[in-house]
Amino acid sequence: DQPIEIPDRPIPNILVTGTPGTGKTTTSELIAQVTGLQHVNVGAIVKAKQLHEGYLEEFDTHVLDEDKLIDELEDTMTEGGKIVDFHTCEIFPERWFDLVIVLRADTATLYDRMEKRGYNKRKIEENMECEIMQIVLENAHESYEPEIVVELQSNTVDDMESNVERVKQWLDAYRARHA
Ligand code: DAT
Repeated sequence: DQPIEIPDRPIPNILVTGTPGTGKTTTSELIAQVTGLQHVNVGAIVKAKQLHEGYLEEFDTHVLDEDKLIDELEDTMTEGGKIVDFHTCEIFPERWFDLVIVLRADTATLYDRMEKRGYNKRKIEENMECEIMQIVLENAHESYEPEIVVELQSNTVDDMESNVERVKQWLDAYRARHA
């Protein structure tokens, strides 16, 4: 693989990814609050703009139209200063991100969160398997340079606070380098 050219943005873009229920949205919102980065909830955009290309009855799930999604987000991402939250990471252009955070949760914790969310048994099982097999982490490592991929535990409120603090420090260092 050729290393790709990451644009030298004055304010970076951060991707927060992970299995559903690992805490992406909650963590991203907190990061947005403390840092002033703008939270981009990709799942909500896909829903609102109907960026689907079909429906899989067997899996009771819509198929994402990746091209439409990338087109939809391109200008926003080019601006910089975005914190993007989505459960898959390999569909985005590598050049969009300066930091990729993969949130992880213990299986028991994740199970409780998905049950509370009212997911059906099949969906819970699918997501548990995804987390156990470290699918998102593996995809992140395949899709981005190793030095920008960070795996963080997200089981407790303390974990969340420390994750937010870590991102804040990373951002301060980035800003100092680009001042
Ligand atoms: P995601 O966006 O990854 O699907 P979420 O942010 O919606 O996850 O979180 C799912 C639920 O779990 C929500 O009720 C908040 C809670 N939660 C997430 N991360 C947590 C953490 N580190 N400690 C305690 N609760 C957490």
